[in-house]
Amino acid sequence: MKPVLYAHPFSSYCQKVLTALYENGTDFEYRLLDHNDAETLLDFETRWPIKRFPILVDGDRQVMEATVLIEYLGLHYPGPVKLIPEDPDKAIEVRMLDRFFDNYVSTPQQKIVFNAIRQEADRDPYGVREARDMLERAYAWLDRHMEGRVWASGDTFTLADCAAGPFLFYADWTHAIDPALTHVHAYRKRLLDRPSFARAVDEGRPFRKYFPLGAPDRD
Ligand SMILES: N[C@@H](CCC(=O)N[C@@H](CS)C(=O)NCC(=O)O)C(=O)O
Repeated sequence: MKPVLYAHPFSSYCQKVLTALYENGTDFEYRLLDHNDAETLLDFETRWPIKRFPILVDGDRQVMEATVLIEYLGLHYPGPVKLIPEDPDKAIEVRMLDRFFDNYVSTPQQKIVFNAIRQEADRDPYGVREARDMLERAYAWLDRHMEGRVWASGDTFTLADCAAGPFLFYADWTHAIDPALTHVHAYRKRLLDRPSFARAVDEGRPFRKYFPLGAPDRD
């Protein structure tokens, strides 16, 4: 029996989990959330009325939240790449950085994109300014953090890097990372060169025309 992933290839949170799956060559069934496939959408929305993806279904078990999917895969479908260190103390830093990328890079990035697809009257310029300010602070902190590092935590590729890949990818499209932040740019490039994340990016390529702010002609 294979775990079933309900996902879409252009979604950052799905790319986060796909990166983890590809790192370990984990076999899984891809259930594509396509707006033309009403049956799969209904199945997904019944399973998770919050309607945020991805989710993973493994027999009787259903797991939500991208980070937790990666935790679950590491426990039940372990592979050669340990995305969460076995040393619990090292794992704390990995989880902390995963939260950093989720809360302070992806959340403000999504806020700006969601705002752009609203009706004019429902837009929230103050919220967008706050989100841009948060991204500026997150980029600046990350630049100092990444100085002298290859990956976000420790010497190996971890859960935190699975998050960083898609979140920095779309964050830079949404609110450009200052060219002076060379450590962040080098890290983003390193992530794009990582075969697992590069594959996830390639699978999302056909959907770039749907990026609400307009996808730049790069990456
Ligand atoms: N907290 C969730 C967030 C997932 C999320 O925001 N997914 C986006 C796709 S990248 C989504 O479901 N968007 C659909 C919507 O907002 O209606 C996680 O960590 O998995």
